[in-house]
Amino acid sequence: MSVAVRSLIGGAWVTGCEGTLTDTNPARPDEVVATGGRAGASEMATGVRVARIATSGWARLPMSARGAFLTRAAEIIESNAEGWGEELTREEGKTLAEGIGEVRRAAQILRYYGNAADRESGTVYSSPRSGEQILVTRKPLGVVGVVTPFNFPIAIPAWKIAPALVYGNTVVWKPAAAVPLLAFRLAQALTEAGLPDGVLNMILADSAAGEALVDHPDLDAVTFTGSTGVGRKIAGSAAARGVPVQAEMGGKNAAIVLADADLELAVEQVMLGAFRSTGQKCTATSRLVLHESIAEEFLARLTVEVKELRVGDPLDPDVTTGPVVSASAQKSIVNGIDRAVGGGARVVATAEAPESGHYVQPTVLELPASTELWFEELFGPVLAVQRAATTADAFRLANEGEFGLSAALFTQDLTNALAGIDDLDVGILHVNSESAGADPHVPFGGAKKSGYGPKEQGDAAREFFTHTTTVYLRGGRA
Ligand code: UN1
Repeated sequence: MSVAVRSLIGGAWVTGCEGTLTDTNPARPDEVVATGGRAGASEMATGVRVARIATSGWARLPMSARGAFLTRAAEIIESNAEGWGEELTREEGKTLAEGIGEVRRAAQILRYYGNAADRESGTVYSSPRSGEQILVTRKPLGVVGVVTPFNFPIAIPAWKIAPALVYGNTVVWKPAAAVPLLAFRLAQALTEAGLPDGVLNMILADSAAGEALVDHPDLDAVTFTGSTGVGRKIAGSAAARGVPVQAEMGGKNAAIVLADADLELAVEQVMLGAFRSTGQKCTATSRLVLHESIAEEFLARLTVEVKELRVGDPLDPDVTTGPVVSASAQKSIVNGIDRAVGGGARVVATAEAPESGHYVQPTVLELPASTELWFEELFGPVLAVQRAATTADAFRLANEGEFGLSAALFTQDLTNALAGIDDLDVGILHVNSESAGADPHVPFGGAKKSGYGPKEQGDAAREFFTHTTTVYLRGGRA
């Protein structure tokens, strides 16, 4: 059942020579999902070189022609959604429904950007001089380095690569080492769609080679999603070379349940936010702030739901919660839980999890103030709770810490909702829905230390992947 995966460089499928790559199933670590060769710094350099050569031909194509490759790839992805969704589940560990859903979402993203030419418009300013117009045109940046995380193996690559390409850039992409198979599938879909050689280069490599990519002097921009530490390093290196960088990093997203919330709705949405994808989303709900008047009832209801989670092989349709991605992720999440409990956290609820496989028991912990777990992102199925005496206190607790990616506010009171919009310091706010989720046509990204550089998706993506030329346009002498 193991698939042979390869890198795509300059239109050729190549096997990296820096050693072997073994992609295993986090639910059954002995099962090999894909194998291939790991590439190194020299392949990254080749990728950048061939991407550079491809820029002028690609940028000269009309935007609608570039978009047509994306819509064709979207059809290929859509028609493979079930098979590739299952592969996604086998290599990443999210449930099959989520795996198939993510593949479909990638198709939707490619379609959205594939049609970007239909929405593209420019700006014309009035000129203070007669016989002149001032207009602003958009141009691609050139060669973009793309570095993507394990947790959305096809959707996040799609939402970076599709706008990069449609706005006329070429790409060198290093996917997360844990999920080479879906990277291979996306590259296959774009290749089958007829994308010209060198426009997209997908290089399967470890993080050292990834560093060689993001530090490469001939990149014109870098876009990254992943951990805060790596993101800051990449941002620093790109800034030192004077190239634009977009880094989506950590989150410690709060659900805030106020005294007037619809509790049934809030419990349902908090469960989805905290435990879907096993909590492995930068937008996952990892903090819960409860108004003290409803805290006991809310926790009682939440406990019932947590006990009903079915943790196990994500290919089993009855399973709600799969494993985490790796043994090291499992270890660091369990350590985080143990440290919090050692520091006085109360275990509110847990669900059973299988012994073998990289499983972590979904866990809800009520924390004393200022516990490390209130601030540190564990990236797993762990929900930390604190109580607040007032609405203002609830917003203050939610705003604690360095992150500000998303939040979910549960209230039936318009005044409280409006106060939350003003006072919650986040890039994405859901009022009465879970903290995760992102539509392709609207900006995505965080406040505070969650993000660096322009946001992603929608018009924000166009802003990042193009630069403008302001043209003072006159005819000849009148
Ligand atoms: C979502 O909330 O559905 O890495 C998408 C992440 C985010 C994407 C979240 N960049 O989890």
